Amino acid sequence: MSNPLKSVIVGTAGHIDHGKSTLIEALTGTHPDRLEEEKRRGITIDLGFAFLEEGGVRFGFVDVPGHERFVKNMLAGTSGIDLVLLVIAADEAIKPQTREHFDICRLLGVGRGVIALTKTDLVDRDTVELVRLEIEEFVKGSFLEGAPILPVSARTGAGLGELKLTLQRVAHEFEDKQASRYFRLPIDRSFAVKGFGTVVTGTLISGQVAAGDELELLPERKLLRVRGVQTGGKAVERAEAGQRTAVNLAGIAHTAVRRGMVLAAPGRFAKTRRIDARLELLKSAQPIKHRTRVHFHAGTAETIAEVLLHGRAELKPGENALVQLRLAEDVVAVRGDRFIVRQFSPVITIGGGVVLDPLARRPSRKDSGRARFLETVEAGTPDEILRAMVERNILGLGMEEIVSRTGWKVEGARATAEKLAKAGAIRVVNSEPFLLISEPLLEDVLKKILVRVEAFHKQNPLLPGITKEELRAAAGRRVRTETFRAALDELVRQGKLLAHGELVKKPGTEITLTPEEAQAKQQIEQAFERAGLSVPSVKEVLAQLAIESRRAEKILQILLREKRLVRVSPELIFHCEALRQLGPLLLGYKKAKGERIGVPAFKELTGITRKYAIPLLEYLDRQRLTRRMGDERVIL
Ligand SMILES: Nc1nc2c(ncn2[C@@H]2O[C@H](COP(=O)(O)OP(=O)(O)O)[C@@H](O)[C@H]2O)c(=O)[nH]1
Ligand SMILES: [Mg+2]
Repeated sequence: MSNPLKSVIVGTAGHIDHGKSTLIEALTGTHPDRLEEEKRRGITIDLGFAFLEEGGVRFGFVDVPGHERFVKNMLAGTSGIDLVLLVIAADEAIKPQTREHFDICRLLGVGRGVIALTKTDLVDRDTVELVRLEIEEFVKGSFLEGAPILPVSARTGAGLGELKLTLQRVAHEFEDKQASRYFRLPIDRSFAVKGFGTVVTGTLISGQVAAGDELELLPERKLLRVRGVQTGGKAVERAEAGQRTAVNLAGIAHTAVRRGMVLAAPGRFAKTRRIDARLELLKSAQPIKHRTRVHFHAGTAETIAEVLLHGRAELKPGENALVQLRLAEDVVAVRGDRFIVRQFSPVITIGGGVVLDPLARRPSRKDSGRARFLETVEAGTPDEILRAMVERNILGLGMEEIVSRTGWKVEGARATAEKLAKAGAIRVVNSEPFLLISEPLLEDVLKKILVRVEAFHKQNPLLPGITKEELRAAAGRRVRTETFRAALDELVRQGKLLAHGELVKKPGTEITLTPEEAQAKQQIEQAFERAGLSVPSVKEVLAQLAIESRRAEKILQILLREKRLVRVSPELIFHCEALRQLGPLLLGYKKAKGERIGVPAFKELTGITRKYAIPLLEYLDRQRLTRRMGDERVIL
């Protein structure tokens, strides 16, 4: 399917009454003001939208309010635009919201624009030229330096044709948006359409969406199904990044969706309240101190943030710094997202910046690697960024976390990880679920495991090995199970350890008994064998031995593990041969006297005391040689 049309979102910017909405109407035939109040008062309050298809370009226009009271609405509309149409009236030239909107566009990273010098019918030629010079001076050194400045009049139609051609030319100059990334649509409107239900709109900033898709509404994390999609006022099969998009949603009331929420590919984005970022303070702003509260705007969302500075008391006008933003409410952000901050009161735009780590950790003085890490995330290649992320997450980094921090796709992240692993920089310790750890961490865990196994053998020369569970604890509580398992596998692969079922040991640590110990082992076994069913207490047997009790206890353990002895209850141990006699004994009894046997009869049959008879019968129950029925047993 070929789609020769290029989709471009144009946002207006400029002071109130400079002719933004009128110009959009003149260009598209649609007056963007939609609210009753806007029409009555003749001012734009909220965002307006209009479309135009011309010259191989599908333009989506977002018209913003110029009034200073509605800058927050302007902000919601400006995030996600490709191109700004800065509107400046020839009779008024540059005014406060011309400056503020221009700053906002620059801070939001809007890369290009066209400047419309409107209302030229109200002034003479010389004034037009004067204002043009003033504008050139104003945009000098910014992204708009050298941008086309077009004198127009919506009243007479002068210059409109040339403005359209210029917009088309600029639209063709830049690359398409990130259609290859995961779907994300910051919502700017939600309403109900009769016969359709809930419809939400926004500028599609990445990925694509089609009818039938399952999406996630964030930050709620509610799964929803797409009934239908529209772009430019027409139903389409799918909408792609760079298009104004309306999504008809099943399963939710329009009142449950608000501006600031995000529709996204399920499981790919995370909500956050703690963002590490680079913040730039405008030259016109007051200095801000550590923990200053500001209004925070990202995408279409708006909340309050506390700015945490690091290693400095204040941020001065015109400066930028790495900061942490602690948000009052959940927002959705990934690396590279732009944001704006506005002074708490009076509310004016004071700065903005770029999200570096949207899942930032609580700042701490001990965290000396933080600045370097963030600088790598800011300017590094994907290899460098992933490596830095893995090294910083000493407990291991999962795929979900990589994706929701960076906005990368899983396939790309996996390829980068494999490349780094091949170069020996990081380790893929598990592939499903995907888990990466740094090479130094793995080395550390390997060492801890080896040290622990060695210490175990030293302390327990008579035991065949340490249990995996005990060893797992030695690796450190915070080390993930996958990491421990990978480390253990690695040591086994290298031949440094042997694993047998639940036991781990070093090769060459077969238990060798001293002659004295071997003799004691024999003595113990014989003592139990001789006793038959009237066994002595364990203490009694051990007391007779010539070796110290701790060693004797170990030898007892060996006999139990070898199954020469069997522990029937905590205090009661039998020789295996003695227990083996019980089967035929019970069978004989069953033949002669029937299948039921009581405790007294059992005592008589085996010649043991009541103290031993009860645990022994319980053992037989467990072994399914007998089954308890009231006070008696049935011989099975
Ligand atoms: N004479 C003249 N008036 C204009 C022109 N463009 C807009 N206006 C008028 O200026 C006023 C404000 O325009 P509007 O589009 O609402 O400005 P906005 O606040 O920037 O959206 C309206 O009364 C328009 O009719 C123009 O090119 N020439
Ligand atoms: Mg307007």
